[in-house]
This record gives sequence, structure tokens and C-alpha cells, in this order.
Amino acid sequence: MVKRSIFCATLFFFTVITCLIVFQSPVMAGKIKLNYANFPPAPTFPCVQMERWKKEVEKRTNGQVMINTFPGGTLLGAKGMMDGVIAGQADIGNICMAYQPGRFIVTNAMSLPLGIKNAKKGSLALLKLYEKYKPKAFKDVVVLTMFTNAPGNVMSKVPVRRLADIKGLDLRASGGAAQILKAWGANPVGMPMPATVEALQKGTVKGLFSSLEVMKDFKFAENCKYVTMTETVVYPFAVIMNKKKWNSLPADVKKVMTDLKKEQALWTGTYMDEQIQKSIAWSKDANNVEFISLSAKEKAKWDKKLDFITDKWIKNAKDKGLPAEAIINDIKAFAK
Ligand code: 3IO
Repeated sequence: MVKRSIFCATLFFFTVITCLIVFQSPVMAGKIKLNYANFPPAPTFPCVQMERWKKEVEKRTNGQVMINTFPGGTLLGAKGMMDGVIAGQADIGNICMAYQPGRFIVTNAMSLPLGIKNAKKGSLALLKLYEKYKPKAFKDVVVLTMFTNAPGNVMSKVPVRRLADIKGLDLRASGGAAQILKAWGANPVGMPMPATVEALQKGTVKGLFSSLEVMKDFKFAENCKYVTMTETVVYPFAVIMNKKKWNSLPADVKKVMTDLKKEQALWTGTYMDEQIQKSIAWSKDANNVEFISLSAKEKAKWDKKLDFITDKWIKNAKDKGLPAEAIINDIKAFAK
């Protein structure tokens, strides 16, 4: 009797184990682990969109995929992101293309003064641009999504009401925006966004040029009491994946990520535009920031100074054999 029950128990045990191995292992929770690197701090929009993507992928793959996120440059920093992902130091990474203007010529055309109105339009236009031209710069990675920030404005410790006020002013900008600040007469100081916190505190710069959500997300409103509304140029971002890692993924996981590509661009653009409104309100109400609008006549003067920038990009892109005018016309049409 005892012998028989031991036999039954043993049989039952092995049957359960066999079932687990045969039926469960292909969808065992967290079987595929991916590392996702990001360069700015966790509360900023590139990291908020990262957490949203992580949550959606884990949900839609029924936990088959587990994503470990690394905000704040803890796995890879702003400048080493692209090469780090190509080398496999992280499986996934978020890059700001403006930090390497010469490397992403086609997609960086998004940061020309073309009048893109907001991050939602910018993000969808950027993704379309990428899908149409499939730039060589991305040949060693797989693009999971792309998005832009909202148009840039001047945030400063001193008021900038007219062109004369910006002359010689030390303002932080990312790679691509330096020539815009220079054209206005400012003294551009190049550095990635996370380095700006210390530069403002130490006084190495008197302000910065970027999208306004940073007033709240980086608390720049505590240092910069003036914003001049220039509403000029967005920056393109991309979320990229190591190619070998991508190739190792099962088809159903690849499908989940591919299906998320455009949805994530739209989600991020929408989130960014909403965050701008909250940041403006917080800057005004809690930090007494003055928002300066330029008169139509003054704005026309500022805009005119930037006319040569697109012409210069076209000439350079043509020299590199790119269909430069078509790219510019496409961006304008895609961003409508
Ligand atoms: C950016 C980068 C990291 C976190 C928040 C951000 N908002 C806008 C940017 C883009 C950027 O680096 C820039 O120069 O405006």
C-alpha cells in the first residue's frame, strides 16, 4: 500500500515536471532579459517613455520578456550610447542625435528651422523620414522607435527681449543648436542635457536653449527666471537595439516591438506636448518665471538670421550624395 502510493506520487511528480518542461518553457516568465540604457535622469521624458515601453512590452509578451532599465547614464552615457549598443554593452539604448550632428545627417535635418509646431507632429514626421530613407547611420542597429522633443526656447538668468540682449550671452545648447544660437549672436556652449544642471549652478552658462519641459523636469525654473519664446527647432531621438540581440528574438516578440514602433512615437510626442504645458504653468505659478514673447516684427528678425542654415545643410548633404531638397520637402510635408 505504502509502496504503491510512493509510486503514484513519484509518477505524478515526474508528469508535472514533464508538462512544465514541454508546455511551459517556451513562455516561461522573464526568459528573455534585455538591458535598456538611457542617459538623462529618470523623471525626464526620454526615461518616462522608456518605462512606458518596458511596461507595454512586458505586458504584450505575457512576461516572456523582462526589461531592465538603466536611467541616468548608469549603463551608457549620452555620447557613448550609439557605439555602446552596437558593441552590445546594452541591448537597447536611447540616443539624442543632436549630440552627433555629423553622424546622423538625414535625421538631423529634423533640427533645421523648418517650423515644426510640436513634438507629436515632429515625432511622426521623424519616423516617416526614417522609414522612407532608411539612413545608413542606422545600418548596424534595429530602430525600435523615434521621437522628437518640442520646439526650443531660450531659458536664461537675464531677460532676453530683443536680439541685442542675446549678444555674447553664454547659453548651453546641444551640438545641432549651436549654429542657431551663434546666428542670433549668442555664445553657444555645447554639452549634453544632464551636464547643464551643474553648468547653470556654477554659472559657466547663463541659460540654455531647449524644449520647455526641462524647466520642470530638471528644475531649471529655480535658476532661469526668464523664458524667451522663440519656438525654434526640435531634436530627433531614436531608440535602437543591438542587431544580434534582435535577431535572437522569437518572431512573436519581434512582432510586439514592431507593432509598438509608431504607437510609441505618438505616445511620446503627446506626452512631451502635455509636459510642456505643465512645465510652463509650474514655472509661472511656483517659480515666478517671466515668459517673454517676441513681437511679430522682432520674431521676423530672429527668423531671418536662420535662413542660411537650411541652405548650408542642403549643400553639405548634396556633396555627400543625398537627395537633400527632397528630404527637406518631405519633412515639411510629413510635419504638416
Ligand atoms: C533632452 C535631453 C534629455 C532629457 C530631456 C531633454 N529635453 C530635451 C532634450 C534634448 C536636448 O538634449 C537638447 O539639447 O535640447
